[in-house]
Amino acid sequence: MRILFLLCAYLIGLASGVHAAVTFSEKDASTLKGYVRGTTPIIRSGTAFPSNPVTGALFVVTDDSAAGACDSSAGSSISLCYWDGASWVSTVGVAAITGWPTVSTTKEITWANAFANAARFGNGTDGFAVYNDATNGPQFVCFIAGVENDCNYVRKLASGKYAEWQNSSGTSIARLTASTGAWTNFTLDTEESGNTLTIQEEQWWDVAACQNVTAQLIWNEPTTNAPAAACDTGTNTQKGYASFDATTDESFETDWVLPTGFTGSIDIHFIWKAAATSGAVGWCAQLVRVADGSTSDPAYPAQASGNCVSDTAKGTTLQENHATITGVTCTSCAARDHVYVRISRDANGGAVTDSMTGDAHLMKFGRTWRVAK
Ligand SMILES: [Ca+2]
Ligand SMILES: [Ca+2]
Ligand SMILES: [Ca+2]
Repeated sequence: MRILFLLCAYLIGLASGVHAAVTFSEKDASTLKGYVRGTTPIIRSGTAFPSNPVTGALFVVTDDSAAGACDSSAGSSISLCYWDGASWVSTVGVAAITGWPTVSTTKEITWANAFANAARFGNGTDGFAVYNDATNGPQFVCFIAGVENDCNYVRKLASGKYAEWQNSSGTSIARLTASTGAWTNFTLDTEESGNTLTIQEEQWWDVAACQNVTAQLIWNEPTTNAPAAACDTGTNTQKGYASFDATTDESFETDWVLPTGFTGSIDIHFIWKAAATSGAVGWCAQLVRVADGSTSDPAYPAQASGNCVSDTAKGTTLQENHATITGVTCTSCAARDHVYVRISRDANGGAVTDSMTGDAHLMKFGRTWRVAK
């Protein structure tokens, strides 16, 4: 600091022609002359950093291990270094990140030891970074606008190609084939720790059965207002259906046990037909749970938009017609609940539109639920 003060005082004196009131020692005068004549460098250099530097001091180290290393470790690189109050650091950014590649004969980059120091390939904004992570090992990651892994990892397989993992013996343990999209050589054990496979399970049931031309409803009939079972005897086929009245709500009942792994979503399906060719029919599935420890005579929920669907009649008489209640109401239902089920027609239109005249013949009903295995 003193040399800067002396230099400033000397130059001010030269410029103004007025001698500043500064006392020069013989050493000060000699040093000052050296700077002015250019024989003494303003920033010193050498193979040993100055001791007790002040924060902000600059020094050119001439024996760095690599340019910018600021380690003065008997190398041959030259770096301009800055004392930050604790250590000497490069003036050109993060220490040791200075070049590509290093002088190693194997051309190996040795400084990519974190994402911040990764070797990057891209357009200057987005791309891939290669580095070794202290915890996770070698990494090859995308970066978007400098943010690691801020991308979708998409790999396109050309026709006839596949992606594959192999075990240490070179045996395929998982292959994804481009042409089929199929995984092969692949094991997923749902009993292994942390593995879950959620699947849809779909089942369908007849509603009525015929013995010759005598029909019987398969399910539990209520004491009043059950649909009439009838045989649908065709030229080729024999089957039964349940005929639901057009104005009076009719129903039958059954019950299920929600399976282990039940995920909470049930769809109910109907296949029906009618002589009429216009209007709509309201089909309902009223579900109520009975948990362990509850009595087995629960009250069904009322027909409502959450457990009924209004399905328009086909324009051609007696064509089969499909309808579905997606996500039927099943309040608080959980795996292993005993669930009572009431299948009905909202004939009086109290919940949804039921405008078709004449009977609606229910041939099948079905159920889809989701189970985590
Ligand atoms: Ca339909
Ligand atoms: Ca009703
Ligand atoms: Ca009606």
